[in-house]
Amino acid sequence: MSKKMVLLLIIVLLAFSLVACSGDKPAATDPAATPEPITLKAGVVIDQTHPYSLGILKFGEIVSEKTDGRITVQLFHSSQLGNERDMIEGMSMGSVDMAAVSSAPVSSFVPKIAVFDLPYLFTSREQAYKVMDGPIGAQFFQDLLEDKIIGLGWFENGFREITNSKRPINTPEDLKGIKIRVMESPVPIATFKAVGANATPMAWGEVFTALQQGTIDAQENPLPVIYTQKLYEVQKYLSLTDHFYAPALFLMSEATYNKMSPEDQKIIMEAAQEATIYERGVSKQQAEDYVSKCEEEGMIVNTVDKTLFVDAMESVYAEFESDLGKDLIDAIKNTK
Ligand code: EAX
Repeated sequence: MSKKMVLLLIIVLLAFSLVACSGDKPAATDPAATPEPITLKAGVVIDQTHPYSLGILKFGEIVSEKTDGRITVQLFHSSQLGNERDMIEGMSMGSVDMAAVSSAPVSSFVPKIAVFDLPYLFTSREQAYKVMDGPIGAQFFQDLLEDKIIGLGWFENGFREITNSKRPINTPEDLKGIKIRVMESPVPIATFKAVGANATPMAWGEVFTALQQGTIDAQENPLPVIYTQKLYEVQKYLSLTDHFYAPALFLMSEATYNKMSPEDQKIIMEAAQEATIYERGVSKQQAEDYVSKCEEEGMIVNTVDKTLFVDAMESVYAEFESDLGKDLIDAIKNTK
């Protein structure tokens, strides 16, 4: 080996020994190193004024405050990250960090969650919150772990009402022949078929245009969706049937969650709990405020005798009892 090579080797060895002794460990191995900033991307299919978005923004505020701005949340509203099924799939695969979605499309991944779509299963928010926050809600979050999705909280979508462009819906007979968009889940499809409507499953992102073009006559959603998504521009009649109470799920990809430290995971869970309570409050308030606002925008609003719809939709329970489980249905019905 030439003298020059020997000299070069000595210099390299000296350099390594200096670093090793200096105590200045490279940042990557120093456990006390400042944790990296994190930006969580969260998707919803409705716009930034809807309770889902407001709940996620509240979550982001809390997390950012607890981490001095190190963890931030970026909201992608109006289906920017895809429709609800796309986002659920994305969280399962790790390509989407977070989303708030209605429970119905989750039934493609956790079939029994379709139980929440049964008509008039829930008669009050108190009953719904007890179910979501109790063992039944916990079990569905446990089931979602199979799909690598973590349940952060049970948001509220709310009591669903019918809007249409043809006529007031006063009785179930008024639904006969109405082409109504429903969520992509077997129970809502069967429910509206049971009363003679032409039930058309469709992702939310396509609904406004379909109503505008007249390819469908009707849709059903809670008032916060109806008003914040401006359905009064394409629907004349609003009938307050309360036929479904739809929970929503605030979810995170397990892949995203597992990248975090235990301390950050604790912050995420605590912030999600606070944001869930906030979102439910906003959803309830908007539902109360938006009937009159829809009327101000020209919608013709009617109430109904719900017992007529309960009786007309009752057959759906027998149709799905074996799939969903009588015990599960009874447990929810008996929660007061
Ligand atoms: O989750 O698809 C629906 O009708 C849902 O209620 C809406 O997208 C909010």
